[in-house]
Amino acid sequence: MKKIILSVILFGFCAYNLGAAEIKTAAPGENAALGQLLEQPAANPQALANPPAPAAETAAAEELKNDDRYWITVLVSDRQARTKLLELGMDIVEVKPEKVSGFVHKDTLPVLQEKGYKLESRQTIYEYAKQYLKDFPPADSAYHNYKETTELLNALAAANPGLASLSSIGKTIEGRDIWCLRLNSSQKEETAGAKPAALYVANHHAREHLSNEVALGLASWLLGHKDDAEIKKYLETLDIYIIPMLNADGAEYDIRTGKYRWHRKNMRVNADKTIGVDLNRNYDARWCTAGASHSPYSDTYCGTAPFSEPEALALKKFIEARKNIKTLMSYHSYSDLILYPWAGLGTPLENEKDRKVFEKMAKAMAGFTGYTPQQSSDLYVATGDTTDWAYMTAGIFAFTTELEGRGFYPGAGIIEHAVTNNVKAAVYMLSVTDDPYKLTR
Ligand code: 0X9
Ligand code: ZN
Repeated sequence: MKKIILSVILFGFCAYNLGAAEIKTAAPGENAALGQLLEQPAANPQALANPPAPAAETAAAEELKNDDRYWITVLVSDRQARTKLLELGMDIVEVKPEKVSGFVHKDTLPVLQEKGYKLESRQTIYEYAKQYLKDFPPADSAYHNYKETTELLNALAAANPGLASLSSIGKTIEGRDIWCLRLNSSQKEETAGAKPAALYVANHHAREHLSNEVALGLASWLLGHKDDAEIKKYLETLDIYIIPMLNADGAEYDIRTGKYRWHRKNMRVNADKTIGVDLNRNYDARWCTAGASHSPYSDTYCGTAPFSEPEALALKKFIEARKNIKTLMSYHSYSDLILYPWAGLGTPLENEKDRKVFEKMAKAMAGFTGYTPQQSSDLYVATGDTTDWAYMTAGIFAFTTELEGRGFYPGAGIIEHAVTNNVKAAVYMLSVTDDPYKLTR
């Protein structure tokens, strides 16, 4: 899709029909985000928590900075007026009953003004093209952006009507749906769960795109193996929830220019105009007392209050409404670790029985992945994270996996390995979800 759009922008300005079809691909949330991006005062270094790198645009966009054309929308409503615009030099690309949009050279703008045409909007071609450069760099096109994630989840649900259903657990701050795929042979969408449940959630942090891939890979794998005796049993006896992209806004922002921005937080515009709250510091678990920051510009900013962020709040409500959730895996990247509570306390879990279950599960999952099992706070103490809250509030055996890779952008070549091994660990988690305490007996 991206290639088609780029070639339309760069080479096909006269292609009325193609241009009009391709131009309408942006989701509502994407447009809002673009608006925010364009409004950011780039000259003020304090205005952005994560200022884009100086060369954060693609070469294609760079070229467009020297292009003298504008993308405009003019209010005209009849064929004659449209024809006249063509004669004045406008390249009309989209036609609606009451307006037309297309390209004009900068010298045509004063002519249109002089002749009394009403312009609804006007953008340089560079500003216009930026919105279509929203995707992974070509080498990483195997990764799923939000649109592709949505399409894949829909396709999985459509192909498995008796087993899989898709629903939104709420909206991100920019209005994107947070999708949840439910795998369950007898219950669909939002009907109450009667069977023990396992929850897999990923992409709390924007730049941790590999976590979305692992969650999507897990969903595809489970459905692809639905007839295997073991998987069939889990699909029949358990309730399985997969939320691959909790921070959809941040993930999109991170790739929008076609180059990565190392963005971590969500897309909250803070009071001081910095961007983002760290969603993995926003849960109500010893909130913001250690390993988190009250400074909005910080990458570990905990927000104004526990659950101030719609994404964390949506997950809270989702979990609270499903008392059957027994196990939870939160995928992050990277460090090759399987972590368990406490994250926010430097001391071991007081409840010895629970600690044993956590340790046994972490050890087993580490065996499948080749990662290292350890208490979260052995890495560093961080309060307000998902797993501490899920355990404290609902007694859920909740883990953080820090996936493999030597950085946040380990390339597409790593996906298959990460999925294969983490699927094994995830299936192990399913094997104890009916009763995790059986590990202590
Ligand atoms: O800091 C985090 O939120 C997680 N690491 S990441 O690099 N993905 O940002 C770790 C959360 C686990 N908690 C602790 N290590 N305390
Ligand atoms: Zn993370």
